[in-house]
Amino acid sequence: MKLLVTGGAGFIGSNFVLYMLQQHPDYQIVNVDSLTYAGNLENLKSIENKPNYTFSKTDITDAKAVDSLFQQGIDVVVNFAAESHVDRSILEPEVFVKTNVLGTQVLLDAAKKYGVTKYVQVSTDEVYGTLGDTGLFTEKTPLTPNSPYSASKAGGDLLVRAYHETFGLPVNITRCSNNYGPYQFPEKLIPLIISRALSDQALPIYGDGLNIRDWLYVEDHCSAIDLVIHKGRVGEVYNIGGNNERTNLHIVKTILQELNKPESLITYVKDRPGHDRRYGIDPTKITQELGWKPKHNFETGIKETIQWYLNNKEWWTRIQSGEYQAYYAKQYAERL
Ligand code: NAD
Ligand code: TDX
Repeated sequence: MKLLVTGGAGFIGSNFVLYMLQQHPDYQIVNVDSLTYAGNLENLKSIENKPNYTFSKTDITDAKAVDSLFQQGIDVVVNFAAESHVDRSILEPEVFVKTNVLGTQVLLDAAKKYGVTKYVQVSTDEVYGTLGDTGLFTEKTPLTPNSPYSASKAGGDLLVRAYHETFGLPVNITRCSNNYGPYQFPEKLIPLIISRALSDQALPIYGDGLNIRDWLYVEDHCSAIDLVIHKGRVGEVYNIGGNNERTNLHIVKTILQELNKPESLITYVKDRPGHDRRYGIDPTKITQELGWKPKHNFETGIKETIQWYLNNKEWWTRIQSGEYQAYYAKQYAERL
């Protein structure tokens, strides 16, 4: 089987490429990534010389380049490529629409033209908007995205749905909750807090810190996508989540405790505009239909993740580049 994986140099994509080559050593993987600030081929050093792995530095909005990649014969597409950070989408929405909507359409057109056995769109629970104190997101929850990021992801999802309904493309859409684990870019909550706490820097908490996210270890997301590729019913959406709802404050305090750092580092800053209050996934469909079960429990998963960042300080200090410093200064200027 030949898989075209887009965004395979990013956080979840690189974990997925490594996972798939381990689970299915006979599969061929073509990793297509334009290497934005979030793409890092260092994540894939251990497999770069494998004969069944190739990398192409290609932008998914470049229809000509994407078309030529499909000419080699692709069985399955898994689209991770995206602009993925909510705060950046508030500062600069345009590139989110370009990659997450237009890029998806370019991939769908190529998949339609050349034919694939499955096209999997990796989406997010954020397309459902926000929950109140009770209830969970099911696959039937209406799409009510609140940020430019989630609106652009919802746009991509709707195109995927339309290519199935109109052209019969064999698609699945997965909607996962917040991931954590190795190789996550230090702009996202968990790696940001770990990296800043280690150097005794202020830890920015948006609003009252009581917003809730439903956390899933990245490898469990990868195993769910593997199942969806092979067993997902064509045209269906699958929510993915491990029933691990935690407030942001709980996450930050857990990290501080683990690193033996003081809570006085916590700094409350201006809230994120349009900040969704609570996410919580109902994973009944993927659990019952496809037999998916997460392996990692949150308490051990977060400890392992903290340890990974401690052991791989070089990885994250190197990517805190000039671009990242400039972004962070701008982000802070908006909040303080
Ligand atoms: P990431 O930002 O770490 O990685 C995104 C990757 O896409 C990068 O390697 C980047 O270079 C690449 N990319 C961006 N624009 C591109 C373009 N135009 N052409 C080709 N490549 C491009 O993101 P992530 O956290 O790994 O998320 C991956 C996917 O999973 C995204 O679609 C995201 O919406 C979805 N998702 C993420 C989470 C999460 O918690 N991180 C949860 C649910 C769903
Ligand atoms: O400095 C911070 N302080 C803070 O309080 C940052 C970066 C975040 N937060 C809060 C905002 C959120 O409530 O922490 C929570 C998590 O924030 P992010 O790590 O930015 O993630 P989130 O906005 O929940 O989106 C993530 O999960 C869903 C991914 O970035 C998306 O790509 C995915 O779709």
